[in-house]
Amino acid sequence: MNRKLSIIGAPMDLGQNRRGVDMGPSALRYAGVIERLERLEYDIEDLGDVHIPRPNRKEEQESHLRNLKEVAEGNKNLAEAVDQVVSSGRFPLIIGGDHSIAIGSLAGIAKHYDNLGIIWYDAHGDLNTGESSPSGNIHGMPLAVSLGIGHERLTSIHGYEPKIKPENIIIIGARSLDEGEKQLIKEKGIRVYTMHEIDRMGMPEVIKESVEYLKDRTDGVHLSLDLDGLDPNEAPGVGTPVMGGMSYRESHLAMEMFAEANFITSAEFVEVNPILDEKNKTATVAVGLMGSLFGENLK
Ligand code: EXY
Ligand code: MN
Ligand code: MN
Ligand code: MN
Repeated sequence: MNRKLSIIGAPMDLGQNRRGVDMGPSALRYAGVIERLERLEYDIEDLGDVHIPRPNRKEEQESHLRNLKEVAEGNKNLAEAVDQVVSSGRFPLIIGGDHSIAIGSLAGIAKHYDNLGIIWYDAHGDLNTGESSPSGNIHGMPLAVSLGIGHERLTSIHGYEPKIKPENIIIIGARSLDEGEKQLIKEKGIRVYTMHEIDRMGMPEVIKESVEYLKDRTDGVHLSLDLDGLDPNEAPGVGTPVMGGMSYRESHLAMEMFAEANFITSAEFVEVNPILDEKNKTATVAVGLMGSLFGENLK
């Protein structure tokens, strides 16, 4: 594992309609992310938060995609910050913010790899387009956007597209997929471990298979961890909770197995909303998962 980490905050709440998730980066810092990783003897720098513009409330929405202009602009800023971190040989750890920030993270990261692998740990597929989306919320679209599918203003961020290839993606924990997303998954042959597979196979086998699959075919792996992948009993501070999620223990095991495999090259933790949380529980869970991902439990 790269011992040099750069933390970048992305206080974005415009990819969905529940305010408060823009305070996610503060909640994660308050829960001790820096101290936790410093204890593991990483060289850590906190780059602070990238600028996310505020929407002009008087201006008409120019598209069905909510806050398109501001989400695009914020992600452009994030892509530049992340790109610089990767260029300087450091591991980017991005803290959100709603999941629309994956558009900027991946834009900044993927240009440094020929075959970037993606682990999408989430209750959702985030594979909607403006046409298939039931909500118009861009946090339900970042994976499609990164595949080059969606609004041009988003797919073209950072000057190239697509960012990633469908055969390099693994979705883990899905239990709320829209019809259009299911279609895209089939059409593109995206690997998905739904909760059904996790229940049947067990988390150890799911992660073992995922690691084996990505290890040979990719030259880097980005972990995009949406806290709503976990069960809402264990991570209540999220805007779009879905019952029946992955447990705290399963999630730690997954992070520990990723640490053992030593193949994650960038990561983001998203959708922590302290306003919806219980005493910063979800941020605390997220920081614990980062501890495991960065090798806290490796002998
Ligand atoms: N599929 C629904 C939509 O597109 O509106 C819900 C998306 C929630 C996305 C969350 C963050 O992962
Ligand atoms: Mn998501
Ligand atoms: Mn590339
Ligand atoms: Mn989600």
